[in-house]
Order: sequence, then C-alpha cells, then structure tokens
Amino acid sequence: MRLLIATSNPHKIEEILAVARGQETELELLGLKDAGVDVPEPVEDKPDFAGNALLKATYYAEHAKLPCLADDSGLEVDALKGAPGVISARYAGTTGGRDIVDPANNQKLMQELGDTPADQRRARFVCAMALAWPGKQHEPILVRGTFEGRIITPDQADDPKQPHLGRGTNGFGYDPLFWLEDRGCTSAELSPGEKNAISHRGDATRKLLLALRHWRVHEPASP
Ligand code: ITT
Repeated sequence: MRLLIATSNPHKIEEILAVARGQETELELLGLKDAGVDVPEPVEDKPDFAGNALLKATYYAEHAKLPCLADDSGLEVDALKGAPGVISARYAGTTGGRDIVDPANNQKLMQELGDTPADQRRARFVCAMALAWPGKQHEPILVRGTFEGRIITPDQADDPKQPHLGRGTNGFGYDPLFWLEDRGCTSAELSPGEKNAISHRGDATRKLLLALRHWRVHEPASP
C-alpha cells in the first residue's frame, strides 16, 4: 500500500517516517515531493486539531489520489487557557520561513507567561493525526497523541537574556522551551529517537499504524 505523508514541515516528516519505518515494511511511504503533489497549502480554519488534521488529510488525498496521512499539532499551556493551541504555528502572527516564525512564536510565549512560577507553567503538545482515502472511499482514521511537560522559566534558558531561545538545538518549534521534569531537559535536548519514543507525534503515529493494520486485515478488497 502506498501512503502519502502530507506535511510541509520537514521536521514532522522526519519524525513520522522514523517511527513508521521502524514498524512497517509493507507500506510505501511518500512525501509530497515524492508524490509530485505541488498544490497550495489548505487553509486550516477548523476550531480543533482533529478538524484540521482531517481537513489536511482529505485535501491532499484528493489531490494525490492516494491514501494520505496528515498531522495537526500544537502546544496547550494551562496558564494561558490552552493557548497557543490550534494557532501554534502562527501564534505571533509573523510571516516568513520557520527560522523566523518559530523564534517569534517562542518569544511571544515567554512574554505571555512572564514570571509565572514553574509549577504553574504546565503544558502539553497535542497531535491529531488523520488518514483519509481519495474519493472518501472509506471512513477516515483519526487518532490523538499527547506529550506532557511544562514551559521553562526564563532563568533555565542557556542565555537568560534571550529566554525564548531556551535550551537545546534538536527538534523544532517550541521544543527548546518544553521542559521534561523527569528527564531534567527540554525536548530539544533529546535525540530524535528519544523524542519519538515519548512524544505526541510518536504516540499518534504508532496508534495510527496500529489502526491501519487492523483496517487492512478487515478490508481485504481495499487497495
Ligand atoms: P503542516 O500543516 O504542513 O503539517 P505546520 O508546521 O504548519 O505543517 P501545524 O499547522 O500542525 O503544522 O502546526 C504545528 C505547530 O505546533 C508547529 O509549527 C510548532 O510550532 C508546534 N509543534 C507541533 N509539534 C511540535 C513539536 O513536536 N515540537 C515543537 N513544536 C511543535
């Protein structure tokens, strides 16, 4: 079975492929470029992660004419009533490449939290992952993974004068600010394999592949 991993985020595709390739030998996994899909990104206008994941998976499945997996993810901070949530990728409203947008989002997050004490900086990454078939041949599969942690305090940053740069250089997005109490580091200080083993996206990918295996056993006539 050929499966398109539909994301424009190169970090997401690396993470999903690493988990999927470790578990699945029967799937041929393609990225948007491999599948020759060159269409504008869809507008993510749903109020929750699940709605946007389904929207992206369905959109790309129709364009590629292939079963398509998409992830909508983000960070929920309790002290900010769940913000940045579904607008995590565009929290600061800055436009440009990820090298500009990610630090701007991180700066806004640290500013919003100000001197909120460590025990009130609880947060989680959430990943909704959907698999949709072209022509709505089958019901989509939808799963959710979460990753619990908290946002670092400014004094925990490598450079307390630039707290939004946080700690660590692995991962992407909010990883340099996402503190894992039990490990004593941020998710940007984990190796890719360590992050995938415990992250929202690793969790969602494993759940989705399990659901797909189940589906394939019960749908023998399907592609
Ligand atoms: P696609 O829609 O093309 O998949 P995107 O990056 O725009 O790519 P989202 O709309 O799902 O994806 O936004 C996810 C944002 O949430 C991402 O840009 C980060 O800011 C944040 N995020 C999600 N997962 C993360 C992770 O594992 N580590 C750090 N930040 C993460």
